[in-house]
Amino acid sequence: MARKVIISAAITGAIHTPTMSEYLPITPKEIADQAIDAAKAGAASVHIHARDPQTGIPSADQNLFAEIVERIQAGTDAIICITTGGGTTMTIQERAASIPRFKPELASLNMGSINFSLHPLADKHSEWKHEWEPVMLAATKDNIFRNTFGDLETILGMMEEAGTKPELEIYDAGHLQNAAFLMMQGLLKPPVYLQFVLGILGGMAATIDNLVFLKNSADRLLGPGNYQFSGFGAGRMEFPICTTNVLMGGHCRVGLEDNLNIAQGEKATSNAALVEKMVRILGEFGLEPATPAEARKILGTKGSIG
Ligand code: KMH
Ligand code: ZN
Repeated sequence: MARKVIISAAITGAIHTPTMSEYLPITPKEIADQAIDAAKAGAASVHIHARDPQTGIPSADQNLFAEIVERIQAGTDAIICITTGGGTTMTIQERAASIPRFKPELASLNMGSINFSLHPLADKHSEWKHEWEPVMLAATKDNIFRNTFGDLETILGMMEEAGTKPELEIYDAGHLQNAAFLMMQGLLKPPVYLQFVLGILGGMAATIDNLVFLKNSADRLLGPGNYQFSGFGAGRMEFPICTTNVLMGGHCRVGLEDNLNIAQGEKATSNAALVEKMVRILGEFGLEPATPAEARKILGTKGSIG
């Protein structure tokens, strides 16, 4: 029987801005509709951020998250993975507020503080739809994406209370060391779910070498059998990293949060289009996308939100 691979679809994120692609979903309805279509195309999990519906600025407004969650639940039983990474200007409290409010079955947890810079993107356009776009992008030159051990403990405590499984975002090798430490302390319970995030300026580059190194490091630091692993590369390395990761026995993440193009120089018209491409790639290797029920079994999540 074909191995089942969890495809996560990261629908809108907080990196890309409206000028970069007209297909980037902004309003709760657009975000939910694209999440539902991505699930129909084969995504077992949808990763959610919110944006201000008028301006597209990444938002921590829990009422926007509520509308997104309700709409998604009405259209699919896919796992909803809510961000706790939020956007570059948000506090830890704002970023974690969805956990007690929605008690999601899965939520991201960023495993260490890093420089997280988007400033080179501020030079990519000479005209912008909104004034805030180049300002926010340029300001990230001095951004520290804060995820101290204190922050991790706080969010993990909230997750424990909510029955939320953390999806551990691993941008650097030290983040696996942090995961091993928290596992040793009993704050993370195996099997953990890793998401290798490659290609963010401030983290490890999106190379096959780095991906293989992270996988081998996870075996050494966490122990084979103590983790499931997904992965992706930002931008044009999305599919090469996803493909290599699934061939190493893992899962994958695609979506407009991380990559706006379906092929070189060709914009992806939806998240579903990126998921469809990933499903085609899996098929070429005799692999199949996991259903939400199969993904819940693989990850051991509690079941739908609430
Ligand atoms: N935007 C990605 C680089 C999160 O939302 O917690 C990583 C991410 C973080 O998805
Ligand atoms: Zn995210």
